[in-house]
Amino acid sequence: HEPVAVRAGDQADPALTQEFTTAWKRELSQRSDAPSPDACLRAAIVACRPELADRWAATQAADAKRARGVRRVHYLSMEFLMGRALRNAVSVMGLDDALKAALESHAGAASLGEVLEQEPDAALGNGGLGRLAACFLDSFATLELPSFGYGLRYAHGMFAQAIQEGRQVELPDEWLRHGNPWEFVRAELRYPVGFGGVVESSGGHRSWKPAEEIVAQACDFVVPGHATGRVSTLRQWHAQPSRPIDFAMFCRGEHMAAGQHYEAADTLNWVLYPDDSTAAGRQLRLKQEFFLCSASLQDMIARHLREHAEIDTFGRHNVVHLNDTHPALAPAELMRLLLDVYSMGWEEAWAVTTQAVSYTNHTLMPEALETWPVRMFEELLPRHLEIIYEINRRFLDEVGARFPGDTGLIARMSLIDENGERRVRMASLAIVASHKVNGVSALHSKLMVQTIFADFAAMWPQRFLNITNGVTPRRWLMQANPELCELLDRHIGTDWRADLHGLKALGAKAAGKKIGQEFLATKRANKERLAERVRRDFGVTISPDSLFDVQIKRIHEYKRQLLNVLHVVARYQAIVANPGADWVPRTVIFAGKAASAYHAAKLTIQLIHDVARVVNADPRVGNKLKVVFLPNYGVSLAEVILPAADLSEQISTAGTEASGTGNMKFAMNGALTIGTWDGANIEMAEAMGVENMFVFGLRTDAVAKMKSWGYDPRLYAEENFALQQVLDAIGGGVFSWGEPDRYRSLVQPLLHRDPYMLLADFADYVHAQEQVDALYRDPAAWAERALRNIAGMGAFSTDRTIAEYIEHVWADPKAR
Ligand code: DL6
Repeated sequence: HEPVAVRAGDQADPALTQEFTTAWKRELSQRSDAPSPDACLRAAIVACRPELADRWAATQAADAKRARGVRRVHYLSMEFLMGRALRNAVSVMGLDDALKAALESHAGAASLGEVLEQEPDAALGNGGLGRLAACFLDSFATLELPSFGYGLRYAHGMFAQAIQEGRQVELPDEWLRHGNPWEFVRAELRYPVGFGGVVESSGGHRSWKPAEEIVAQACDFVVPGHATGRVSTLRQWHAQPSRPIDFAMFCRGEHMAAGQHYEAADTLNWVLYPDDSTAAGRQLRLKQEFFLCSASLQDMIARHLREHAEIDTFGRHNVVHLNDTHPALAPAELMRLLLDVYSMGWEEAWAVTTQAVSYTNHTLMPEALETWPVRMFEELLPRHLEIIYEINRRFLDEVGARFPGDTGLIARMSLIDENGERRVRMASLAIVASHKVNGVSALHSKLMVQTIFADFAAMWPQRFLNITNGVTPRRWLMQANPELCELLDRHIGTDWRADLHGLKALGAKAAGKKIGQEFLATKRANKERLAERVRRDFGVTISPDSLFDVQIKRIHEYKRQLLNVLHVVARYQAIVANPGADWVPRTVIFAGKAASAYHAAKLTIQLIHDVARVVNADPRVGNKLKVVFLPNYGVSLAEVILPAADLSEQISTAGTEASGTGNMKFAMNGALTIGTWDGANIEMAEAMGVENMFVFGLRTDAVAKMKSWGYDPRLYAEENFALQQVLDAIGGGVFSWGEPDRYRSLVQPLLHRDPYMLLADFADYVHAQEQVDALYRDPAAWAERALRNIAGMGAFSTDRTIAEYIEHVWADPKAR
């Protein structure tokens, strides 16, 4: 495509600065609450919009003229965990100083820091998968990839986490309370999405007559690229009623009934992943997933027809990428549109679909592999069910021809699970319809083809590949940790900013005394900043003199926050037994949300609070150990925590964490990792030198062997007195006075089944923690290791990840 003829980013431009400052002042002068921090924030966003809009228009114009063979990537994801946008936007457009100056020139205006903090996080995601999608948008723009992200515009994100008496309470996240000044509403882009109804036949042609229609209205969120004038677009769908209120009914006084369908449409907009522990929650989620797929495909087809006039070439010019199985209805909907609306024959439609579609798997957890009852399809998506049956029939014929007589195989590979209530297997549908399927770290991709997708991999080995995740170094290093970046610039120059592989140059300098001291000084400053934030926002005092030991991520049994707690309690007991010993002071920091219906995860949060209450108040412990849980974890909180971390906890049971991306952010910010041989930890260790990581625990093959031999966790407790004491204390109510049984349901399963093998890994984990203490006592050695970690992180930029997707996944399979 042609380069975009707009001002290139990341550097101050006098004309742009002038426009920005004028727009900022005009907007502020029109606000009754000027110059409150919120008014300043809005004025800054409004002042950014015209330039973003210009870049958006220029990008679209260039993409429409792109060279033949350059495909536009459409990244379908139910989650985009964007976080805040202002700091990134002003940094990209070289407007940092202009904004600072504008604020300073306005008497009584808030400080830059205050203004940036006013911005609510766009938290439209759960965790790693959603944050990865947000990093991808940054790299799409930066790498100048013609692309669209497609998602939903949830009014309340997932939920806001409050802690009451140590327990998680879920509240609606009101990030849109004051509207969203970033958003460009595309009033002209509205598509009907149907649900329910019947399928009719006429002259051999099937057509769907939905019972209900909801309109998808496009709202664009523009993400500017770095060192380029291009942007990428996150197009979010907002559900709206397809007809006005019933006027006659309203006049009869039946006010609510007259607008019932408004409510029905709006429920699709409310929250990400409505709790699927109820049938209504499950149905709403399926509706949301289809809504995303249908609106996005209609939009893609409309754009394709504007550019290419004929539908047959859709697959040649477009990639439809499924971010996990949540958008796996997309191939069924694409088939319906091609067959029923564009009157294509089956073979041709299927060829177009498989040419366009590719799929990333993000988890091996069997419970996370989506399946939907056939009954729900019959009710909501009857035509799609027919199409899925036909895809399945043809596919199983192929399986039967390849592996004759293997009925077990047919049952396992069928898109329909016939055990118990019949269900559609969404991952199987995604695989069958995709020309490429990738995992997200080397280990995960290997296990994916050896375990959950083994049958499919045997049939189509070439279809499966690995693309290891990354993170955008712009947000997670340059913007989150400017002091460290200045240090890097001083010692290795600035090339690493454009190509993160440049960090490698730091390896040769890592042992230097001066650079080590400078590193420790920046770390110290970041720890002070975090300590101040924790004091201000949560009223908790933590000391920057202590080692900041951090585990921040979704709370899940496989991520083993509980193993971390077992170590904390063991350390607490050891300190109490020997308070005079030379302890390395530690602050153990947790943050993360638990799914609202996930009892064990919520109980773990409560346990962390109970342990913190006891440990932090024990005069025998003093500063030697502190435990804190920071509520409402999200992108902007992570941006303050990561630069301050000394130790990164990546302690999932080997084989369970698909990749992790937090692990990469920590290491990039100079935290050392204590971690298992799991997910991307492995590739990180290989890149930085395994001796620079604290690796512990069973590896995947050992986990599998022990499980097959009959793992008995009690043996580990019996032979480890410290472990026994820890379990007795937690299970016996030492941390839950007045309710001694509170944690029985966490501890008992550890002794009986321990599916995530905490007890098997405990001793080695404690041993690794002792090595952490030993190294921390030697600041120069610690700094050298931290610098070697940073030096090894060159490959973990999403720029590398996206370049690999472009080459190995998104290239036209027919042009290969
Ligand atoms: O690939 C992004 C991210 C990985 O880094 C994490 O290891 C993995 O747990 C996460 N997976 C999910 C699964 N959700 N679903 N389905 O969030 O993906």
